[in-house]
Amino acid sequence: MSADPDCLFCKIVAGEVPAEVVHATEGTVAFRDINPQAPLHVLVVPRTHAPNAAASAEVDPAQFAEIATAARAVATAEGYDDYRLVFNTGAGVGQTVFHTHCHVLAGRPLTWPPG
Ligand code: DGP
Repeated sequence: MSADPDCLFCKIVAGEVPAEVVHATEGTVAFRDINPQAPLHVLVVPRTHAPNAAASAEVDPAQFAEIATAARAVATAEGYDDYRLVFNTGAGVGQTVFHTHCHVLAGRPLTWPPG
């Protein structure tokens, strides 16, 4: 499915819901998280709808790979060499929006293991 009319992030990709877009490529859009958890907290999403990372990797592997390079571009543009990428997959680990998204986090010490 290229877009889901009920999906929030499809609406952001389409420009139907406002967001602070910081980067866009042929296959991805990156915008600031509405509830930032670090000085840099951007979500990189594929333009093609899929509910999670594994599904995106199956549906469009090239577009899924583009997420990683877009994430690096976002971090670099904001002056960060070190950053964390997170794909929450499933409600049990905190996924709340079921359109694949990569959290790009940087700008403060991030502990491991995560909470
Ligand atoms: P997750 O919990 O991994 O599904 O992350 C979803 C993220 O999406 C969460 O950090 C908050 C963010 N978010 C939810 N609604 C909106 C919105 O309308 N605009 C933006 N920019 N971010 C949103």
